Amino acid sequence: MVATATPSETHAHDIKDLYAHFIGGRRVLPDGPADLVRENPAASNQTLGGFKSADIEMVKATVRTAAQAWPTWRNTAAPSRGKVLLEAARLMDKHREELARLISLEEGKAVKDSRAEVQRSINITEFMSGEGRRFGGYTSGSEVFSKFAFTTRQPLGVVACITPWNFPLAIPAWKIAPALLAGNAVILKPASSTPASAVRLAELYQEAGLPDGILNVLAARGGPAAEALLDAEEIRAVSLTGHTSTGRHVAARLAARGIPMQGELGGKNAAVVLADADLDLAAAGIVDGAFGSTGQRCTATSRTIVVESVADKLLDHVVTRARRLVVGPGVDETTDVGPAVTADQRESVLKYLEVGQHEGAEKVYTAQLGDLPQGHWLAPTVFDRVTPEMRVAREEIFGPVLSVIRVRDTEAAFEAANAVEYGLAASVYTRDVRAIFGFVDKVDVGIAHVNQPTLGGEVHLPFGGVKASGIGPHEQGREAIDFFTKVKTVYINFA
Ligand code: UN1
Repeated sequence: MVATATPSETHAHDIKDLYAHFIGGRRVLPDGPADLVRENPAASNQTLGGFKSADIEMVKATVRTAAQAWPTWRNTAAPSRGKVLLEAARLMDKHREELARLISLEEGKAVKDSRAEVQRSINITEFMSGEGRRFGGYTSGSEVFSKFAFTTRQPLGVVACITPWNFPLAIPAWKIAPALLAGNAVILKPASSTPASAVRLAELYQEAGLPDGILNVLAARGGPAAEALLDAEEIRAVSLTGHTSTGRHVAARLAARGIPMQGELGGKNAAVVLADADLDLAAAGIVDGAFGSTGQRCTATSRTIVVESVADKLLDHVVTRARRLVVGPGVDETTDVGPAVTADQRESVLKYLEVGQHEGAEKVYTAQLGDLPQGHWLAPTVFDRVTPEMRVAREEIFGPVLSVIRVRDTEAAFEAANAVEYGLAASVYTRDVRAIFGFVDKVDVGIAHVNQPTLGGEVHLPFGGVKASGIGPHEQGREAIDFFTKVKTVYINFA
């Protein structure tokens, strides 16, 4: 194993240097041939970098490193831990353009989306830093006069955060901020296709004063090394964002050892458009929701459920707006829709286009791609007259594909919105206050939006789904700390 220079000695701005693990406060490159080789999604004949993935031994050694480092951080007062987060947020702010470029290069998304992702990473880190001064429990009266009762919160120990490729900076940022603030040591396992942003984030934390070994980044594909992480005795909790099937598999494995999991999983989010909606506003939100970030977002608008009487008009607005989108390399300022992250991801979306046509959905729009370098390009596509039983109405596609489902009335629209196994986000477009509150009451999701896209959320509020979209407590908001702490209830008899 070769340890490279610590981040204070070299400020890595070259992406290839970030293809490494980050263990015990430094970048680490194991000996041996590179098996994690990353191609540029917008120019697939170029390589961004490569290195050898972690093996079982390396995973075990890293978990031990974190466990040995943990007591120093556990015994650091919560407000002081918060200060490290605040400094990390300041450093992200200072390096915001570098980070945005890095995200666009390795993930492929349009740089304006990457800038929003960096902003979100700053926001969550800054928000959580303030929780350092609020960290603790509550006091309570007792059944007995001469007793005093209170609760206190304590960190768990070493926790694992397993993150996907589609938000290579923000999802790591919003998992590790509460984990670290709560006083845990973290093993972050980013997606093997996008480790560089995670490594850069860890370096910024290090520069902000986080002790060595408290935040470690290990890249490995699924399989024995990933399983070794789940099985490591020192790991006390796992927060994972990924496919529902992965989440359930991991949850079952952890349950056997009694280890809790927080799972932020798939989605099949609907934008519901009622007869009185502002159709231009709805179309703007739908196009942004369906095609922004190339649809590679668990909150993407994958379905539009529209009341028949306004369906044709809405589609006109949607297609007019979709035509203006520029598909191109993420790093270009003019790009709206970048490539798919990998060749496999592109293939999977292309299959769904075939499935939709085969099932009888009507393809009413497919973007014409211009003169582009060889890359994983996908054309934004709209299917009309999709029916609820079709696979394109039920399954998560994770690409720039919108399925339009026409319904009779408001009631049928709400019913269709809930007629999928997922329950992450949904939105409704209407001006009718009864319909708004009816929707909020009935829609079975973790995040409901009114007159705005199905996307995103604000970091000081909980984020997560129900049904097949989530397992365990939600991320973000003040509640995020609950998952990463244990509560102790204390009774003091002073009679
Ligand atoms: C967003 O909607 O902006 O994997 C964030 C995902 C989600 C995060 C979405 N966990 O896409």
